[in-house]
Amino acid sequence: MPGNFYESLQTAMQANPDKLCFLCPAGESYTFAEIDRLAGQFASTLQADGVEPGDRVVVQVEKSVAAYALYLGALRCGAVFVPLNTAYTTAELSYFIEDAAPRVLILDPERTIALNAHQHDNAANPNAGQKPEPLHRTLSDDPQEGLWKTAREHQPIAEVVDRSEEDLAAIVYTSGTTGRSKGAMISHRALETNAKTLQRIWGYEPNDVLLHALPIFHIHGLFIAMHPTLLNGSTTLFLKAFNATVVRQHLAQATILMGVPTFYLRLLAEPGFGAHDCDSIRLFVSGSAPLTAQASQAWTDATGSRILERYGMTEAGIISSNPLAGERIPGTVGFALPDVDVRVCDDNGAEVRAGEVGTLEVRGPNLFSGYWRKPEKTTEELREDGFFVTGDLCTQQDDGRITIVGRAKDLIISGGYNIYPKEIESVLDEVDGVTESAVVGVPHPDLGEGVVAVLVGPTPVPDAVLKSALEEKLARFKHPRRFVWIDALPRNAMGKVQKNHLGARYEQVYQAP
Ligand code: MLC
Ligand code: AMP
Repeated sequence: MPGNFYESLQTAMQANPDKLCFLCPAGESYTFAEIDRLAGQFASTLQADGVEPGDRVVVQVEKSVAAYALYLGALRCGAVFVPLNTAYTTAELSYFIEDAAPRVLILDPERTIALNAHQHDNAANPNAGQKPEPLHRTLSDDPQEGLWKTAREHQPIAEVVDRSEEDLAAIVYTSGTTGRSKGAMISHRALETNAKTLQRIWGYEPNDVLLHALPIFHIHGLFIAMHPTLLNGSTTLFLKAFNATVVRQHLAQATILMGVPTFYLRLLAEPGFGAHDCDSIRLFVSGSAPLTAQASQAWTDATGSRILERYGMTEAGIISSNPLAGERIPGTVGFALPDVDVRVCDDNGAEVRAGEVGTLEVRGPNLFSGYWRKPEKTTEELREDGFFVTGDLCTQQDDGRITIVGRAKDLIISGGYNIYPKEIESVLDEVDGVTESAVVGVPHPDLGEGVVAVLVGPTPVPDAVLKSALEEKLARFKHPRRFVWIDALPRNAMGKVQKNHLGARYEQVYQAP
């Protein structure tokens, strides 16, 4: 196995130089040779900015081919790529910059202006100026602007910078159940083994075309969908974002669609959507959130095809998958990947019997290398024998098949985005007139789960005040869309808020009347 994962990607690119790598209906398309060259050019600009192997490059930019090529360029020059959700506020961004301590920070042009204003406002911060400032660069989808323009003026670097398998390729932030987000450190080995396994078990074929409508700041769109496709020398039909009507129009040009359950629910809701829309697709894959057995069945009834559900995590890539050939059982997430060990344990770490509920633990070459600069968090979640405690509750049958039945962690998954209640509660608890709050996820017909804030205080504070408190601090996808006031939060004998009771009490909030 080569050390730098880019070498494997480059082998595939060089084997298919004239084939389309990115097919972009709304813009220019690129061959594999062009993408390899562009990645080399971005690598060259990063090196010119002083980026050395192991340096972090923090990136918060809109989805574009250039943004993906920038990721490839960062891999190629041995940098550690740190992608950020474009929805994060400037305040959230400032935390990530502080934590990741990047050599270079690459933003959309508008975000750069906002960040400068934010930093100006916080100039009185006693810590300001103590750390080396990252270089600021911009990237948009205009090749005549910012870093893309600069890259086009550079010669690609000649080589792929040497890295060992264990060296870091990326840090991907995942929120913490307590406190701030944690950066999962992901090695070249983890990326390579997961990508090769997926290419194999999902039966990639020479003429496959992936329809890509996911964001590229999370592992689903950045790694899981793209890596096996690139390794296979297959074309990606690259859309800016998910829009059901547009995706439907392009299904006939593709053979694989990967998405979160909301993609499938929205396609199903398209008038007249059915088997004729899906003729050319050989593989529909769903993940990042539970696909209910009802949704899975509704899809099969409408299209005659079975969605393949798989289960993964930022810290581990893909962990398990329903089989390509063989029974795909709705509501289950299939079998552990061939090179991945799983076990189901009770709270003390003892394995439970087949069919009993416990927490899923995972070990394998796909695993992350710990949390960036948070050794205590790493120790909390990685057992001494190398198993990682996922926080997902599941059962495993004698034949190895896994079903996710819940979460031990206080986490809401909405449209495939993770939302940590603690983060929202901390902001709401600061609002004048709020004595305490509890944020829960309840069923949502489109997003899987929707966010509800339950508040306690002497008199209800208007929603507008609560919303404005959240506005500057937290990305909008995290904001509760319903605020309810009650006299006291239900607590158990230990004083812990019983969120399951609140979830049950408000489970109808987002259901259509
Ligand atoms: C957008 N909004 C959301 C949201 N997405 N709210 C809650 N949950 C979401 N997921 C809000 C915006 O803040 C905005 O609010 C409004 O919806 C419209 O924004 P939009 O951008 O037009 O949204 P839309 O197109 O509807 O996006 C929905 C979506 C998108 C499902 C297409 O969220 C998406 O692409 N999700 C994929 C997430 C993903 O890739 N997850 C992978 C994680 S990796 P307002 O108030 O401003 O109007 C992982 C590991 C694994 O989990 O196993 O894969
Ligand atoms: P993230 O931290 O964004 O990588 O999200 C990982 C979490 O998403 C997992 O721990 C699960 O809780 C959830 N998840 C991913 N895929 C599935 C799935 N197919 N079914 C249920 N939950 C899933």
